Amino acid sequence: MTTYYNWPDNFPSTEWFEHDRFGLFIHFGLFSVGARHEWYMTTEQIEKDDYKKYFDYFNPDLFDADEWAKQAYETGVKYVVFTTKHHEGFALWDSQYTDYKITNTEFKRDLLAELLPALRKYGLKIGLYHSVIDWHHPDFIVDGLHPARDNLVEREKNSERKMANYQQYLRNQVTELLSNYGKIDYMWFDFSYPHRDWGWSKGKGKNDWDSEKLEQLCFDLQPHLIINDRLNLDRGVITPEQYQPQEPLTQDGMPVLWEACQTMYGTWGYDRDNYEWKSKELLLKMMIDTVSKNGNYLMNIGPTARGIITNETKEVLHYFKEWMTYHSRSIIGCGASYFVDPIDCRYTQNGNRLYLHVYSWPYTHIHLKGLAGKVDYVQFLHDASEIKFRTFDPEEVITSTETKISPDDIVLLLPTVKPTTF
Ligand code: JFZ
Repeated sequence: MTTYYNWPDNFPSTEWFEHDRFGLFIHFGLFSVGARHEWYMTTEQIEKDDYKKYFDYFNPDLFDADEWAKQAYETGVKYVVFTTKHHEGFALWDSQYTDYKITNTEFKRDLLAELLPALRKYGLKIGLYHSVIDWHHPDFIVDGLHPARDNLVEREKNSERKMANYQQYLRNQVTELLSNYGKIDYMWFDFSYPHRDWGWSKGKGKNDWDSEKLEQLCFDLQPHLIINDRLNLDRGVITPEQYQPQEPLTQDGMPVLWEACQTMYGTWGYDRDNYEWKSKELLLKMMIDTVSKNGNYLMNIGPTARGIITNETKEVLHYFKEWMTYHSRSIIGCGASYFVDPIDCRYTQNGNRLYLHVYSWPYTHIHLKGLAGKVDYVQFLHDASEIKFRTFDPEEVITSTETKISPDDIVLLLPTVKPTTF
């Protein structure tokens, strides 16, 4: 097991997480009803009483746990992270600590209790997203009042709020989640932003959530948990959003455990009128890029208020499915290579298997610097057909093929591997 800068020695093993590499993020909640992603309660300054209509009209009657789990499985992901409570404060499970929960809606069912067993049935690991920010809880102090609401009444309300009560509420709900729903593999808290100067999260960090205690509670209840870094304790999986680092993340010369969180269209919840979708090719390239830099790729979907994964989303998932059928070996169980990626290519590596992902084409041959004399055999991954190669110069190997190398194809080098190299 690798030792990571952001993963203390006494924390549980990260083995499955490093190995699995590819996860599906699901953003679902009352915000799915408004269908303009998950932040509009705040960006549009909607009062709690007015937001209640989304609670009143929430009924994902077409939700089918097996269908979601099957879609995830077929996509090729190995774990799923689901929003148990987003910033809006609505609980997607039957919590005894609030009335603002799914079992009190017209839907009545405990969605989490249906979803998690279905995911397990498909062999998927389970991550729970849980917002520490809460726009609904009466004791949550809003430090960064929006100018439109920054009035005496609001300030007065704020002064009566008690974060200590909210912290207890957080612990109570997390206790339910980690006690009543079987084995949970990953706890994904969201989020602290101590340096931010506006909005609900203004200045909020570990003291506001009593993070030490919350983290300890998590490990007490599920000792093997992977946990992310958004409790502001400077440890846990780093979860950069919507950007790809240029090289594997490191700190003080040590590798960093990280996960790229990527949307399909820039926001997280169902966003009906958003047409700015990333291409499926780009989403795939980002996955490969992430793994080539030792990261995990958490790709997001936002089902509709009726509990349906949209056709546009399915198209992307299907594209991944097709690709993963032939290429998952170059993602799952892989990480960065010690070799430097050739131009317009990415390497991923698993032991003595080096996977070359070709991002642009056509090429008829590719120079692989530093691999001279280190390669035993070369083949495409998708059809296992042999690719001829030769040493071109002491420093390089050229693979060449009579056929074109297309962007989705992967050249698999089964090297040899002079033992010290890998
Ligand atoms: C948060 C949420 O606000 C968002 O709705 C979504 O759930 C996403 C996965 O997480 O968004 C963030 C949180 C932290 C930062 C940026 C967006 N940040 O630290 O830059």
